[in-house]
This record gives sequence, C-alpha cells and structure tokens, in this order.
Amino acid sequence: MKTYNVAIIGATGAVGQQMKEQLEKRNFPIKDIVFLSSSRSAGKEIEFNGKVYTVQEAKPESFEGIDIALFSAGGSISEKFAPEAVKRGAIVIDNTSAFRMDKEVPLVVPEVNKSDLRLHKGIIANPNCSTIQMVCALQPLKELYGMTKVVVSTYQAVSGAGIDAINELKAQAADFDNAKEAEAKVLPVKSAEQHYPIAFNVIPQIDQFTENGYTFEEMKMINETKKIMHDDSLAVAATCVRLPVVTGHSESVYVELQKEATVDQVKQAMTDAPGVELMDDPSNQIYPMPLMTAGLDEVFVGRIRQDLDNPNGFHLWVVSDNLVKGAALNSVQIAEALIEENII
Ligand code: L14
Repeated sequence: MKTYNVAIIGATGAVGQQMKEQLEKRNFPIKDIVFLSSSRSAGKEIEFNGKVYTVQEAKPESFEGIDIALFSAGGSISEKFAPEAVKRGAIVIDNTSAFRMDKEVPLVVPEVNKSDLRLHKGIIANPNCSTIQMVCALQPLKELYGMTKVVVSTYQAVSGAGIDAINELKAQAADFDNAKEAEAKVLPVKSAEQHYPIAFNVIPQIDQFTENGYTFEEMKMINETKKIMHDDSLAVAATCVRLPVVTGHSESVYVELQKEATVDQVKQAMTDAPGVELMDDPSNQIYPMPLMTAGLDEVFVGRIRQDLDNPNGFHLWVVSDNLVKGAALNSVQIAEALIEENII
C-alpha cells in the first residue's frame, strides 16, 4: 500500500490534536509525520502511534518532501505557509477561513461534493464547523425534494474558539457565585478589547461583526453553504450563538423544500444519508445533545417536524462534534478521498 508524508500545522491546538487522533484511529497510510507550529509552541512533545515527536517551528523548508499538509494554526499562518507547501509539491488541506471562498479552491465535505476535489490547484479548504454539519443534513433533502430556503440558529461550543476558551469556561464555571464578575479574556473574540463571561451565559456573537450586521461566522455559514451545495440561489440566513458547552455544536435549522414531503420521508432521508444518524424519538425523549455526541464521528439529527403553516417547511435539530466532523475528521476524510480517487 502506498504511504504518505504528512504534516500537521497547528499540531498543539484543539483541532491539531484531534487531527493527530483521527489519523491514528483511522490507520491513515503514513510514511512519516511532522508536527509544526508557531515558534510559541515549538519544542513541545507529541506522541503519535507510540512514538514521541518534537513540535517544530513551521518554516518554508519544513514542507520539503511533504505529500499532505493539514493546516489548522489560524488564517495568517495558512496565508503565509500554504503557498510554500504547494510550491514544494504538497497538497494542503486548510482548516482556516483563509481560502474557503477563493474560486480556485475547492471547499469540500466529502459526503456532499467529493467530485470538487478534482479541481484543486494545491489547496483544498475545509469548511467552517457549523457549515459542515448543516450541509450533511441538507444535501440529501435538496437532492430528493429541491430546496429554496434555509434559516439556521446555532448553539456553539467554546472548543471552536480553541483551548484558551475551554479553559476559560472551566475556570468561570468553577465559581458560580462570582459568575457575573468572572474574569473574561477570550470570548467572544480574543483580539477584541471587550470580553464577556461565557459560564452561565449566552453570547450572540461568534467572530467579529461585518458591515451588514451579520458576524463573520454567520457570513461563513451563508456563503460556504451556497458554495458547497453549488446553489447561489439558495436563500440562507444564520444567527450564530455561543453557549457554555465544551464541545459539540447544535443547530436549529428551518428548511423550505421545492416539493412537498412528509416527516417520515425526511426521517428516511436522514437515515439513508452518509455520515448522518437519525436520533428522533420524542415519545422516549430521544434527540441528540452535545454531551452525548462528543467524540463521535456522525452528524446527528432529531426533533424533525413539519412547519404548521407551510407544508414544504421542516424544522430539524442538528448536533455534531465540532472538532471531529466539524474539523479534523472532515480534513482526514478529504485526504482519504484524494487517495481513493487517485488524485494524489
Ligand atoms: O472559521 O470561534 O473555521 O468557534 C470556526 C470556529 C472560526 C471561529 C472557522 C469559533 C472557525 C469559530
């Protein structure tokens, strides 16, 4: 079997650690692996398949001989080093928002648009976590019934904002009586001046605001959904909200179909969809929740209801681990698809 030289950039981050775990768990055909990071995390040690590796500072030369480079160290690192990796013959799978809307860059969820991988020119973008889990549930409905409109509200975990945000939630949660005055340095946006506690709170802001009043996270969901599903005419609106959950994003999704469908048909579509698991049994209080889906691969869908005023409208509750299918697993599945399809 052919094996590959792999690099993980951002190896010590929340997503980087999960990328390492997915490669181990899925027995990815690795010849050699290097763990790269900013100078700040260089020197740390990482165990991979029983062997200890030292994290090295990313430099252009680090990509010499690399076949597949998995980037998750922030947009500016990707902008700087992804072209260097491509120049040296690597295929880059980038988990930041740096290249997602670039026309030359495929934006791929393998269950939805694997065939776009063939169009790559060196860089392939991994979509935003909230977008990935939503399109996994939407694509089968669009194929079967057509789709005109999507309205989503998210309930997002802090792990999307990194290890610092996880630690901040844990520290604040330890002190219920002082929650209101809790020290906050990370959320909603680390680089901003104003911060708010997340423990016992709900923050209707993820990423910075854009000029139209939507946040970048909301605009990412809107634009990426249209690109992945190849439908610029699909109406999409999003409201992205942070909750005091460590890992696992939840979404309330309202979708309007072109053709009429029944709840049973929508449930069947979820049962048949690759990567999706139906978890919908209200009589037994069965529906997905982030605590129960943490660490799992699938996108879980429950609470499926027909709209009471529009027979073509359906409401879905969609939950998945944002670090797994929302990030690391999707990146590794892209790499696996490149091998399966003889693209690499
Ligand atoms: O665009 O803060 O991939 O939860 C996803 C996680 C942006 C930040 C992306 C968060 C990131 C977001």
